[in-house]
Amino acid sequence: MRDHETVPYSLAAMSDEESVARAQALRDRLKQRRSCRYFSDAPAPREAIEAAIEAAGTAPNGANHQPWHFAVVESLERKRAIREAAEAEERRFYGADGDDPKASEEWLGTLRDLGTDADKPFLETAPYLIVVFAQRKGGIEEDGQTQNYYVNESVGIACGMLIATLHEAGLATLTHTPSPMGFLREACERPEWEKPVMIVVVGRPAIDATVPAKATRKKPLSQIASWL
Ligand code: IYR
Repeated sequence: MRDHETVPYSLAAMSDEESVARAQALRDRLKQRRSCRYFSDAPAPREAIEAAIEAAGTAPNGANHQPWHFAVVESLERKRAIREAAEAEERRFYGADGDDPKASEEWLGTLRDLGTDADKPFLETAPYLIVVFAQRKGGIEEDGQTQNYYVNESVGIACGMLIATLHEAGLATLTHTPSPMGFLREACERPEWEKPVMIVVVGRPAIDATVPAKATRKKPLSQIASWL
């Protein structure tokens, strides 16, 4: 079983009381997180972004190949180019280009409660866009050759840890997924074996930011968990 190289593993001892208190405290902080669509252009510290990406880089993942890349876009020129390409896709999605929308009537109806549309000014206003890429191939060497495993699951967990850490740092985030988003590969100068997964928009909320009331209604524990 253990005929591979190992290092010891342990966690600091903790009483049940402290375990519960710490879990509840983090839950209460994470409960404050919202997807923010109104950003100010106020800067955010680069070191906080770096730390959040390092946190994301610790996510559990297939065979520890760490199949992700985080392209941090901060230049106004590049943010503007991403905004323009994303809005072109979104106009097709919402039918704002005069053609039939790509989205179904049902989908557009659901989005009405969120108030989203094809305009994405936050892609330019927010100080950072973290474009998350999944490495379909590449393994440890990042050579585009070796097989990776559980790529979607790994990158999904990493994104969760990224967003949680950014929230803990007092920064607002939005996960944005224009579709299709292949244009992000070129915009971020990434290789063809990487697949863009999402843009995490990061910054400070605008002074008059709001969130949809619908987004604040979370299912209770009794609905999302079962004990067997
Ligand atoms: N990508 C589009 C549409 C969109 C879809 C869902 I599901 C959302 O929760 C929010 C938006 C947009 O960004 O407008």
